[in-house]
Amino acid sequence: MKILFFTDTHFRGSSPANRKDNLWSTLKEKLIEVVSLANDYQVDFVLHGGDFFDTPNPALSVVGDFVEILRQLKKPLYGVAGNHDIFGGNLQTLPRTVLGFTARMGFIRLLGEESVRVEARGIRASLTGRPYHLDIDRRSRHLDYCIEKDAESDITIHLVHGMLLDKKQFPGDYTLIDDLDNTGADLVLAGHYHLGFGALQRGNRYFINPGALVRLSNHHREIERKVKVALIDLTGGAVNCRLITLQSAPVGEEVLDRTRAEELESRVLAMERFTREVKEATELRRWNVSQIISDLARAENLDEEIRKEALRRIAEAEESLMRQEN
Ligand SMILES: [Mn+2]
Repeated sequence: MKILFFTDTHFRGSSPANRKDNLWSTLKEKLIEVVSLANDYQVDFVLHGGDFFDTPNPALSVVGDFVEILRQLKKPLYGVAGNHDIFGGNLQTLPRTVLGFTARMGFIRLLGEESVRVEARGIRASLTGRPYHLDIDRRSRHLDYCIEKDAESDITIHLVHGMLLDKKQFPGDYTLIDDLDNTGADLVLAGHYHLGFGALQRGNRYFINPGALVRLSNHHREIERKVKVALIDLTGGAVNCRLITLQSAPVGEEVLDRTRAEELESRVLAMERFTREVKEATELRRWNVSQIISDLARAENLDEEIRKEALRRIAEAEESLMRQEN
């Protein structure tokens, strides 16, 4: 059985100010390469770690290009919703998003708690997923990252859109791989942390995040980072993971503009830049209003119903703002 895993495509029609190229055409080139890799290596299915789109309701022309390219895949595409795919980080808004729509059309198969069994080349795999939600990396890690091994399958694969890290890198909410020693999953695949940590082995378990397909921040590690996808080969029951660098991804310095960053000299501006870069590189949710509400609710010991209602209204407000912008 062969699998291609990629994540965080953040498909969008416009280019952020720090990009020197046309991000949309660069993204399309990368996606075309991902599809040819999947087809050329004859993988049995493709997995996406979430943040398919940069916003929950991208323009139809953007969605059209995305669908047109991914339709060339010869095998099914499974995935989980990322925080950018839903309004206000609230999973309940999924049915009203473009990702929810494409899933209902049967184009993308979204994974959840119920396992999906796939069989290919004599190997049976069980697939489960955990989309982004507002309590991920905050509540007990085992509820999101650890699952029971599927006794009827040869390999148990769990796909999560959460801040899974190999080591502590910054303050905020995250989950460490070393704290997941009791997961029943043979493979834990993660999106959300754009810098990625590659493919790591702990005992007989594997943790993989090849990094985002898109580079959006001016963080020096992001500029230097090579854009990769993971090719996972399970032939004979052994796990072999190869990270493949995309040929179509331009050199970071050619597309990410650091000139403005270099002009910022005063301490105040440097601090602002630092905060912004950390935020962009990590998608830390401390700046997210939904997370602030959750923090407040916890600190003030508010009723769970009140917290949920506040989060529901935030998502609704964000949705109505986004619809006005379009
Ligand atoms: Mn992302």
